[in-house]
Amino acid sequence: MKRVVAFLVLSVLVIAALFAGGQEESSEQTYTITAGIGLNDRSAQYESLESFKEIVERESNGRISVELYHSSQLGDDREMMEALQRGEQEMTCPSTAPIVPFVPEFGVFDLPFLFPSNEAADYVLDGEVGQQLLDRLSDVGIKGLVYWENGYRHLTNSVRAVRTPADVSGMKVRTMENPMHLDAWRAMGANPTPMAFGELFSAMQQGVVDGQENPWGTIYLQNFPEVQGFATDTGHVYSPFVLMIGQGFWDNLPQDLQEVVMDAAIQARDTNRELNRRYNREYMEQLKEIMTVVELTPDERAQFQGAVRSVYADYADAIGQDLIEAVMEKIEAFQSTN
Ligand code: KDG
Repeated sequence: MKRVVAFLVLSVLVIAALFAGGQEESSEQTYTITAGIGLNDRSAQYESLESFKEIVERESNGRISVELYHSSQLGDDREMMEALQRGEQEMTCPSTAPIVPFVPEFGVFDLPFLFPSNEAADYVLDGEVGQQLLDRLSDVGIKGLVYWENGYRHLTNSVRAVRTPADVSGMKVRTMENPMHLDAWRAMGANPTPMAFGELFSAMQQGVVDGQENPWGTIYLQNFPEVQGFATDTGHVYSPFVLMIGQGFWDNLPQDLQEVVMDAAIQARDTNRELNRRYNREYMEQLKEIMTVVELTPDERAQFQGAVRSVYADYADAIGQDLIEAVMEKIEAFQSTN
C-alpha cells in the first residue's frame, strides 16, 4: 500500500514539474509585431512607430520584436486592417476615414469643421467617447489601442489658387475612401474621387486628379509640391489616426506584455502629437517658399463651412445622432473650461 501511495505522490510531482516547465517555456515565448503604414519613413507617424518599437523591445526584454513597413509596402489602410483581422499582420495605424466601412460610428470624427483645436480633439479622443469607439473595433476582430494624430487637412491642387467653394467647382479632388468625404467635397462643388493613399502621387502626376487634401507635413514630406502648385489652409477636417492591433494576436499575448504594448502606445502617442504638431507648423512655412499657399479670411472659411453643413444631417442616421451630440457636448465642455 505504502508503495502505491509513494508511486502516486511521485507521479503527481512529476506531472506538476512538467506543467511548471511548460509555463516557464511559455513566458519565454517571443512575439513579432509587423506594423505597416501608408505614409513614408520621413513622416511623424513613422518616427512615432520607431519610438513605439524602441520602447516595446526594451521593456519586453526582447520578448517582442517590432518590424516596421512604410509607404503602403504591406498594402493600403483597408487591406492592412483586413490582414489584421486574418492574423496575417499585427499592427497598423489608419486615419479614421477608412475605418468607417468596418465600424460606421467612426464617421463622427470625419464630420467637417468638428474640432475647434488639436487640444479639443485630444480631450474627446482620450476620453470616454473615444474609448467607446476603440472598444467597438473588437466586434470586427481588431483591438483599438490609442489615437495618434494625422491632423487638420488642407486642400492642394494643380489648377488655381482657391479662396472660395466657387474656386473648386468641377475640380477633381482625391479623397480618402469614405462616402462622407465624397459628399462633403460634392457639397463644396468639386468632383471627388476616392482613392487609396498609395496611388495618390501618380494620380496627381498623370492628371487623373487635380487635387487632394492632407495635413501640411504629409503635403511636404510626400513631395506633393512637385505636382501641385497651390494650397489653401481649408483645415476642413481634423483627421485622427487609430493605432490598432489584431484582436487574436492581442488575446494571445501574456498580460505583462499587453501592458508593455499599451504603455508604449501611449508614450509614443504623446511623442507623435508633439512631433506632428511641430511638423505641421514648420512645413507649412516651408511650403510657402515652394508653392502658392492661400490663407483664408474668416469670411472665406465660413463659406466652406456653410457649404458642407448639410453633411451633419445627411449622416446623422449612419453615425447615430446621440453619438454626434455626445461628441459635441464634450467639445463644448472642453471649450468652456479652456
Ligand atoms: O499611414 C496613414 C495613411 O495610410 C493614410 O491614412 C494617410 O491621410 C491619409 C490619406 O490621405 O489617405
